[in-house]
Amino acid sequence: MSHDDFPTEDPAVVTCGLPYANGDLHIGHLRTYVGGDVFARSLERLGQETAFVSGSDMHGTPVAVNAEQAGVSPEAFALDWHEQYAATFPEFNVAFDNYGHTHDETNTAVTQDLVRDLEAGGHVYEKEIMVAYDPVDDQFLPDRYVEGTCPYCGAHARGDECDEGCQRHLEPGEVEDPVSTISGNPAEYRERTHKFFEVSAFADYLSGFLDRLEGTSNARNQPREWIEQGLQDWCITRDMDWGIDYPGENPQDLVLYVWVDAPIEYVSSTKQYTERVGADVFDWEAAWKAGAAGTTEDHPDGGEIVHVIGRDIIQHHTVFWPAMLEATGHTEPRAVMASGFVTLGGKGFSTSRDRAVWADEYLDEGFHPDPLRYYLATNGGFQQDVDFSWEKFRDRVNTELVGTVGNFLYRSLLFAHRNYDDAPIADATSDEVAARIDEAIADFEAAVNDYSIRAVGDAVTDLARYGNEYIQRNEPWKLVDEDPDEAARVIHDCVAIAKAIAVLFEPIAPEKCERLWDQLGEAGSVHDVTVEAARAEPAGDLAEPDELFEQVEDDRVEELNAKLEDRVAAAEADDEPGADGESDDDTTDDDTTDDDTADDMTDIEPLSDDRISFDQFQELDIRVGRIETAEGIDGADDLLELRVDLGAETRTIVAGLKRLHDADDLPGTKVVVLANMEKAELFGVESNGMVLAAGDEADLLTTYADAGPGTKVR
Ligand code: B3M
Ligand code: ZN
Repeated sequence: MSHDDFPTEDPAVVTCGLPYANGDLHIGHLRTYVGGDVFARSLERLGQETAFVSGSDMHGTPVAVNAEQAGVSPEAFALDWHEQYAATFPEFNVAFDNYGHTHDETNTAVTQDLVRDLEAGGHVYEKEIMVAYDPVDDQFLPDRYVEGTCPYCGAHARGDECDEGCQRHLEPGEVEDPVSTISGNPAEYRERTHKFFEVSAFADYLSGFLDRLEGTSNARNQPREWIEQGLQDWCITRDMDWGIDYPGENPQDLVLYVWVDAPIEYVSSTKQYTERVGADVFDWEAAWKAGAAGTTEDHPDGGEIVHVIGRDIIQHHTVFWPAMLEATGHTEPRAVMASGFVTLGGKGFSTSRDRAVWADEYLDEGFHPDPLRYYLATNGGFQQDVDFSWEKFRDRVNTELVGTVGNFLYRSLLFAHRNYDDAPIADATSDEVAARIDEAIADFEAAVNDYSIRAVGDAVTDLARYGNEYIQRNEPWKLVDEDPDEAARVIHDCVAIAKAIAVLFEPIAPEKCERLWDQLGEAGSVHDVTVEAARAEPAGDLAEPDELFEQVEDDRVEELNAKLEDRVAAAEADDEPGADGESDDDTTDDDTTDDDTADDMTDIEPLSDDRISFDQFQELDIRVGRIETAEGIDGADDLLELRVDLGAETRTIVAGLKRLHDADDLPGTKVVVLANMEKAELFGVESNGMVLAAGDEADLLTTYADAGPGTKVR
């Protein structure tokens, strides 16, 4: 690995977090896969040798519990979903070079080898721990088989993660008041011997690793706190039948924890790619083996590993996984890109309530995959949460794809085709336009090196905007008769811009750009060229163009919204509370009490007549936050020191809540925060933001539905 700008001399591997093979994909899932695909294609456009890999995550309790509930074997259940995913990704032009699964022979062998290496390096030890057990069903209850209370924040939690509260990874035995997810029986804790990987011994290494790590700031910053708090060693075995057997001595028949073999699939999937195409095309060992284990002199530090993941699995990719890689002579990740979540009309996706836009549904409605790719890739920064609604989708497609990009391409190419179809249209691109194309290429390169796929999209829409302005300013339709040479020059410039758009927009809209490439009469495939092709003179052998992007009509939006509402209503009608164990968006308490009556109105301050402008309001950076911890401050009777998760980062905020709220009740509470409040020092603690509250009782502002931490209030 190097830290030189892309493209480098080392082979790159771009990976996407493995989807658990346990249910339908919706467009929320697609964000990471589209993001990874856009990034991998962008690297290739820069001329970087790149493998883009992933696979289905077949093991673990997320699969086993769902299979048990469906009454099928976990293997049959997971394979079924795996096949669906393998077919769905290409439909969205997510073109993995290899898409394997964690239960295949390659991953089983690579995983067992790597664990043997961990053992041989002295990094694994045995320890007796308490694990949850259902005495009635006579069954151990690892991870999602058990639920209870998070010991850190008090939220309802799964056995291995505080999914509704502080998002922490939980070790076996940590969840309090455990009950079995399957039977509902109260669980007890029993002693078992398990294997542990000594992550704590890698604290110094991980600190240095985080200093070097590139990617989104959430992935680079959040783990520091975990390391500063002290790393716990990591239990890497489970009492289950389904999984990869722990290699070596294993009297209790333990399997490996799913989070051991899942990231190893990144390596295995790359290996399968090499086995298919040959090491001269892509050498997995040159990419993945580093340091003493480096297999090639050309790449002693391995390749450029870039992990594209959801932000809920940052800890696994920036702590456990790099420690495993370091311990076994593998290449450390160069970058982690952690995406925000996708919400639907401002609320969370809910599989149980059918409140989702399903991946296959989107296609069945007749939409092309590329506009959705554009929406998911460019609507907000990668680490920001993104809201999808059919209205917003319509607006972005109609204004940007149709209005800006499509409009420029169609008007230029139609004019060029009608007037100059077979003839070379001019000798050379003008200096002005050549310079503008160079600028777009530079923007594109900077975007990739900044890990910003949104900026990749901006590089293109900005260029198309310029194209529209250029054609409007030069009015070739007037020049055709008056000055045919000048008209030919202008239209040649427009075709050159169109060609640059085809090259630079390929990562986001690959299929549309291939069609554009054909319309431009260019040879070969746009998927095989580099950004240099954007500078090369166009072939000029133009085909009859058609409009690349289609408008989304208002009545389609109404129809799609109505369908979604009907479906949610139908799902709610036959919803038995807790029937399928999901509780993603149903936690709004009804807190209307007798106190909230009109009697209180007398104390209300008059409403201000002093108006502010919308621009002034825009200056307030108001965000949804989630309190992680709340503690008193020495010497301050009123104040609490809060740690508040704001999505992109966790802030310390001092708030006057101590007399009004029980500090123990606050962790897990969603709040609304003025994030750009000027910093202040209170009792020696720097407060970085302000938690908003109503009235003298400091009634904390929260949100009605489930907008996540970091969501902007507008
Ligand atoms: N299968 C899915 C998740 O937790 C999990 C990812 C594995 S990535 C190595 O988002
Ligand atoms: Zn928690």
